[in-house]
Amino acid sequence: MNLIIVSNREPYRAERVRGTYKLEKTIGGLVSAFEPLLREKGGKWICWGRKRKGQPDQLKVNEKFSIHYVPLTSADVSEYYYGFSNETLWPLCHMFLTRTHFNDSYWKGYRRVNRKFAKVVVENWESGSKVLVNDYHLALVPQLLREHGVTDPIYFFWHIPFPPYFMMRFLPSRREILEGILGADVIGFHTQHYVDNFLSCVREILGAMYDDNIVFWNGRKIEVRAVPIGLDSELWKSLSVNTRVIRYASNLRKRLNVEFVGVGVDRLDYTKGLEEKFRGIGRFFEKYPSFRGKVSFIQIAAPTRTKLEDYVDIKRRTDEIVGMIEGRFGEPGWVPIYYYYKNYPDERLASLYRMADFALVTPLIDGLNLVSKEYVATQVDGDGVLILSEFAGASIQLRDGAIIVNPFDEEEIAEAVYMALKMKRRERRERMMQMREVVLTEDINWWIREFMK
Ligand code: GDG
Repeated sequence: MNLIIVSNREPYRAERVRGTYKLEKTIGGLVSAFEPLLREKGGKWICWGRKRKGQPDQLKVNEKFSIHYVPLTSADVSEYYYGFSNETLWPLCHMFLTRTHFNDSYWKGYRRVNRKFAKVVVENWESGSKVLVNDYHLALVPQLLREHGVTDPIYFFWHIPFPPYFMMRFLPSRREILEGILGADVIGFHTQHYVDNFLSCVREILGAMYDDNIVFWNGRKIEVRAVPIGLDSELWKSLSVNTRVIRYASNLRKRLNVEFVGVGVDRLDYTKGLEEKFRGIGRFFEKYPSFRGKVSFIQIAAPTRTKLEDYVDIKRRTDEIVGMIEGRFGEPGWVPIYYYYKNYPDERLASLYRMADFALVTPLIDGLNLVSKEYVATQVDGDGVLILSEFAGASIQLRDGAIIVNPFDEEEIAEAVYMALKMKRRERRERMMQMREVVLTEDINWWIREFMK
């Protein structure tokens, strides 16, 4: 299959070192899912990319896989990316109405950049290609491609929650967004719940008819599917048996010198619920003082969208609450929460996942959440407990194995940590086995088969 992936995010940061480009994988769910696939199977990736001066418009990763950049101006970046994508659609879709900015210049920038993306796709498209357009940054691209005569199936996947009608109706450009998406032949979401939201939006806002998961629009039939994205499970399995990963994990475990270790990995985004998670951990140490000195929690908080005020604010609040917990419960020789505001390579994440007794994944709302699946995939010994938010899309697939919590309820988080630490080995293994079955079977190859069939 000749696959063209279209996304805002570049799969790599390219840095020129002695005449060639050193490629470093970027952080985020979409890249984690598709980068290994294209590296192995080949294809084209069309993205914005923070192109460095003098960098060509295309980069070859290997013989089969090339990257094609869409040139954007600084006005484009601030209006389309920081503005409409991340200050309008992102908060609206995650139900943060009070953080949602409605601004006409953001919308104009978004339309302009979606046209730029469509142009580069058309230049790279040839008959027989399958085009997969990704996410809320590029909702207008499917319809623009259709207008440019792209005839082969156009797939569109929306990686974040799709809001219910009562939220979507606040958006002044709601019609254009829905019409743009309906340019695709197949539209995907992580859960049936988001599919239902999308269907009720097209009915209420556009007056479109649908039957089951098929929308009838402009004389076309468009299929809407719920297919939760999967991991490159082979990659995570192999990382977790890599000798460097194991050595690092066991050395770190010794150095931590506690009975139990928990782990969390999130972009530092207000949707990921870090503040609430830390409150839950604080409550746990308050309620169960006998565990002080025996449990440490490691949190990776990867910097993201650092230019936006909301993200500066969440960073400040998270720093503060970690400081409060350290100050209140910490003792010389014991740290309750190790908190790192930086990026780590996948290998390091695999070590952290492997050595942790439990993972605390508690987004306030999340399209799916790949970290929960990565934790499960790396538990090759079949042990470990996953505590997962009921508002992460992944909770539908993992609900039989994970301890499911309401992330807004610090009491429930504290109880879940206690339950994880007290859980008998047999129950831990049974739950983990159930989750591994899902994560390893419904992986990225399964997703491609199911979504792009
Ligand atoms: C969006 C949706 C949906 C994080 N820190 C580091 C690092 N990461 C990697 C994780 C994981 C990915 O980033 C994050 O994926 P999530 O799924 O948790 O969340 P989003 O970035 O918000 O992704 C989400 C996803 O798209 C896919 O559809 O699940 O709901 O919001 O893979 O491991 N990776 C490395 N270093 C870090 O410091 N190497």
